[in-house]
Amino acid sequence: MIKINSLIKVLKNNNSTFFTGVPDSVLKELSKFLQNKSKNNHIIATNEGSAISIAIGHYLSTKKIPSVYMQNSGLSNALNPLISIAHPKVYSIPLILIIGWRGSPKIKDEPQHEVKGKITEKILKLLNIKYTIVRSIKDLKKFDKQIKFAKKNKTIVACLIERGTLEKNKGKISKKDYFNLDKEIFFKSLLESLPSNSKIISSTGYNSRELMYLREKYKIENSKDFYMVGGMGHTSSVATGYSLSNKKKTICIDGDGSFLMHLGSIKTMGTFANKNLKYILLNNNTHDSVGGQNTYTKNINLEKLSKSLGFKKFFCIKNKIDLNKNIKKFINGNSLSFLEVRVANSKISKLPRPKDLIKIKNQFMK
Ligand SMILES: Cc1ncc(C[n+]2csc(CCOP(=O)(O)OP(=O)(O)O)c2C)c(N)n1
Repeated sequence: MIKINSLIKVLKNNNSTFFTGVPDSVLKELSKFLQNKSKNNHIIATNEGSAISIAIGHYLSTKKIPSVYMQNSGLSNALNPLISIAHPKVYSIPLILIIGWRGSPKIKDEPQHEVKGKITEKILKLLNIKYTIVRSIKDLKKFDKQIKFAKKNKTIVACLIERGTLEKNKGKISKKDYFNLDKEIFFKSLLESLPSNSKIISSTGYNSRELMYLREKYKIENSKDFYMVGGMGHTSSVATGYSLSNKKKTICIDGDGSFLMHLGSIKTMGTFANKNLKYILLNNNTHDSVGGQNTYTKNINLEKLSKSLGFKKFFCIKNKIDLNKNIKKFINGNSLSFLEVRVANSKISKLPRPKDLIKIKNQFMK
């Protein structure tokens, strides 16, 4: 195990004082540190490619090597600017990558993480990125040397960090509720209001896990779900593709982190989707499932945004009164509609995870 301060010290000693990235539960302690201590030089990006690009911009203006953090699933989002801009054979931009290693061969994880975990080192090798698996102070020393090499030769360097490596620091946990409505109340009401044979496509994070848990708890079997266990940000696109080739009522349930990750696909939905598609944004203004980091969605005028992106109707649910008034109108309305639900962070402890994914897919496709 290592202390977050030991990692930060190595970065600071190499004059890397600017941080950007997309939150990851494995790197929660890093997020906490940055939130408390590095407010002015830390940017939470909406996707990992953007984080790499923000870092490239930082280097261009300061000549200092920036640090970019991400979960290894986001490494694929980062690949385009890493290869086509920062690579030594293109613009040769020095970068430090701090990668949360879900599905590392040593630690049992979910199927989607095991697939990515197994090939994470191979991806780095393919890109010629030197890396260290950081498990101890000794590993940090090796990483320090690699950073010095990267600075001198203007290359990219990475470290891989597994779950449990970063010691919990004492600073207060900064999970904050920005809104009040309990998600359980919303989910129950939604499920009870859906016509039979509707289909739900729900995002990664807590949404899918809560939906699965509550459907079981309340024994509501009128509709079928497709849980996006990975592919963060792509829920809206899967829902668009599904609903266009199908007359069934299709409900897309997205989180705000997921919504922002590939916001452009909401425009595609607004342009091409039909009235059988109903888009729900469960807005808690946080990346709840990976530590409660801010998504900065709170101040977006979603009514103006959704209407300008092509949605015909906008609804907002903030409390039980709105819920009773609007849920059926939204579901049964005759046009492409966007619903924002302002919810509190999840209150359910020990949420289950979807397990038999092929069975879930087959049931959904029936
Ligand atoms: C490409 C990618 N980057 C990062 C992650 C890590 N991750 C999993 S859930 C999540 C937060 C999702 O936020 P939101 O959609 O608001 O849902 P909530 O966590 O609030 O339930 C993140 C960043 C991921 N799974 N995939």
